[in-house]
Amino acid sequence: MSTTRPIQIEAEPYSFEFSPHTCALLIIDMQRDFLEPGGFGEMLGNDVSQLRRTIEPNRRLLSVWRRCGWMVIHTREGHRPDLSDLAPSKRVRGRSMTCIGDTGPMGRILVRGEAGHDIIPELYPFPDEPVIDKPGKGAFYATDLGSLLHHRGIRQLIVTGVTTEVCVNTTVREANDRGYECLVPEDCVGSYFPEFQAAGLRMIKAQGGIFGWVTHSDKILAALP
Ligand code: C5J
Repeated sequence: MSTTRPIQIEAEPYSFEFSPHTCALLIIDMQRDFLEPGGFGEMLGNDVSQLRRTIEPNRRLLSVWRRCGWMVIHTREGHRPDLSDLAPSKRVRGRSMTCIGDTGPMGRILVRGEAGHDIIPELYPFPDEPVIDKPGKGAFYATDLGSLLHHRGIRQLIVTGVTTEVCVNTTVREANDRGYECLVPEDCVGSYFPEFQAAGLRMIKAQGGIFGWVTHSDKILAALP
């Protein structure tokens, strides 16, 4: 779609204005191990339905964004098969019986190339959509996301995905410090813990939008030409 007019979206703490050609949809870690029944997330005792409710709103937003021809970027949290990019502190955190790199229900946990590490089929990246493999929680840490956005002239991000209080929040904070403006549609982000979902969103929009803006995907879709 060739519109270059800024688009206003009703949001909190106030409306978010973006120009389609300088705004990307950034979808964080919609990976099988986090979202699918039988995956690592569920194996740890988490209720994956809390994350799965984000699939349909993400699918709708992604499909409209693609139809408009605007930039889409996906991320995946995970590590090299030899685990050389895995901080020892991250490997042992949680004192779980099963750690990153061990064999889980969908292959080695959070290891690139394994089935559980891949993005769910409902939101599978198109071949021309960049996929950022990130070893940390934030999408900017130890990745080329910053240079990719810089070269494409992107200044604003619509950030969706999982989990709200971990990788989404960390990425929004990293982006904010780098001068990007972030809008988070609340129905397109999810947490295993409802109280963290609520707090994670409140933290973003608090104090006049200290890290960014929060809206609902219906409001984005309603504002698109
Ligand atoms: C993400 C996590 N993607 N919770 N990871 O949030 O460990």
